[in-house]
Amino acid sequence: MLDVVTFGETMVLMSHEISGPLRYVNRFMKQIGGAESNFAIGIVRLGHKAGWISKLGNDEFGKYIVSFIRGEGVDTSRVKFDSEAPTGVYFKERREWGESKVYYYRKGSAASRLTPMDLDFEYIGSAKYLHITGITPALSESCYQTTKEAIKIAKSKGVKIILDPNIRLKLWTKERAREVILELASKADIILPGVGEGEILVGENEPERIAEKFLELGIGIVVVKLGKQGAYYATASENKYVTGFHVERVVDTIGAGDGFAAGFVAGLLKGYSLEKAVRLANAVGAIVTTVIGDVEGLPTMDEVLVFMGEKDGIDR
Ligand code: KDG
Repeated sequence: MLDVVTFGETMVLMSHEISGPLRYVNRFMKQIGGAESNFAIGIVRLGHKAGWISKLGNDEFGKYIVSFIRGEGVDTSRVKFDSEAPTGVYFKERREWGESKVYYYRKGSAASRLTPMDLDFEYIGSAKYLHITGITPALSESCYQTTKEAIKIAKSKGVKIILDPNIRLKLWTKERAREVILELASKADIILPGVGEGEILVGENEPERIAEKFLELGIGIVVVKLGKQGAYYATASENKYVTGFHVERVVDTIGAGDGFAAGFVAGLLKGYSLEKAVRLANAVGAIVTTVIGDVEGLPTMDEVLVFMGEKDGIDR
């Protein structure tokens, strides 16, 4: 039985070897990135079972991605290959003075051709949680329909739904993102917005106000991510700010939100209190920022316990 099922696009990530505008970068490292598979890998590293549903091009990059994700212990038995469309690719650009930028080459990709027919009812129904992001419905109309169908399946089987808005304005407008994500949010049990996402979705920029608005929509648990400050969580009966962790050197923040989501859900799967699960999420998110790559920094449970000072580590 799976703890978590997720679905969405994973791309080959071409990671810069040096910072600065990409036109001057001559060498790239081949890695992978996809919010949903980042999350699934995070869940597995923290000791739980995850399945990832997707479509990849029947090409070298598709083969690379599925071997990588399978190699991490995620169940990829429901991944399909499409001979008519390529695997998506994206490039990261690092500026020392600001956030990394990304450039997508994913329009018409195999994953953008996911349809509700690619969903296995029993497979989703066998999990405890269904994880969805706002990236998948932004990819195409059929991906939007697939997301709604997955939610319908989860609801009919009593599978809890976690929604990570992951708003990517390179994929759609703010207005469309708001409309669709609020529609999906009204069916979710847990939502994990960042403050900027809260502003787009519910027009508030205070964590407490953002949480209130989502609670009013009927979502049971709201966790507002506050970056290095930590996070604020709220339910109908409790709420709290949970302080984040400091790391010496942040080298890549992309993927930290997926690590946060994995930490939080892993905490719930372990039966932690909400506060303890958010603390674990903060720690996982912080660790991810210390490594270049979207998944390479995701820690194991032992590593994260050492990082939080809850276990002694033996290095040599
Ligand atoms: O959350 C990290 C993701 O944004 C990254 O891995 C790539 O899925 C990706 C996307 O659509 O940007």
